[in-house]
Amino acid sequence: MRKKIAAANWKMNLTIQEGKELVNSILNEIQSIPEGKELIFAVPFPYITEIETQLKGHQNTSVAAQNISNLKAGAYTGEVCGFMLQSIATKYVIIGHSERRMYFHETNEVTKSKVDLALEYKISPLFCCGEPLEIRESGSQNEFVYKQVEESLFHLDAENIQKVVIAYEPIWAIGTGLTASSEQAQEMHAAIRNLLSSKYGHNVAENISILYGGSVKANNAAELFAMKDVDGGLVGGASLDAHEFAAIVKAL
Ligand code: G2H
Repeated sequence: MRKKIAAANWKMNLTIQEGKELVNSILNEIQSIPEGKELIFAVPFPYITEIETQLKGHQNTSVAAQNISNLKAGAYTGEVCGFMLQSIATKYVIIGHSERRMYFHETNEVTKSKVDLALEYKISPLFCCGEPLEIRESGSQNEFVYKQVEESLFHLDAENIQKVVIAYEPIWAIGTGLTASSEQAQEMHAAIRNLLSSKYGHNVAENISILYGGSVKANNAAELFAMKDVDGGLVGGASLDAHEFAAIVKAL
């Protein structure tokens, strides 16, 4: 059975003090996360260890990095690579977020290398895909997303693909207040699952969690998460407010 996941993506926000206070308030509100569900905090690199320590003893919670280098090791000033993240027990890493594709020019080829390096160091990729507005308007969103998934993930074998969590994040819905309707989300999630099924078979495809991201809020989470192929959310803005995010987690 695939997991239901609520993942907070703090992006480049919060001091460590604010972050710890936020985590504390969220944990107080939700109390516990049942088996089969997981709460993930994708935090800035310098906060990973402290937030991991804070989560100790809280079942089914974990920390994600927001990025990983596509280079293995060596003289690359400022980069943070797989073995470093592994050495601080990072369980997940976000790869291919549209902000990184857009502002840091990450191609499908680069995200493919990142996926491989994450898996080499036993870190599960939270792999993001999603189309821009003009592609949605032209009606070719499925082909666009298929290409992202195929070019960065389809070289993996059946064992490794099941270590990946996919997040579908339509770019036109990120931080804009626009959300894909639950039907639009379901349609794309089912299409991604069918694509996975055509390559890896039904059982493997059924094991892979596919999250929705893009202006998930307390008032739309329950409807989105009720969709058959929507296995939770990757949440940006709304994850910075304890009460709002706790409500999203409860909607899982
Ligand atoms: C999409 C999402 C989190 P937001 O980027 O990854 O952010 O919820 O603010 O749209």
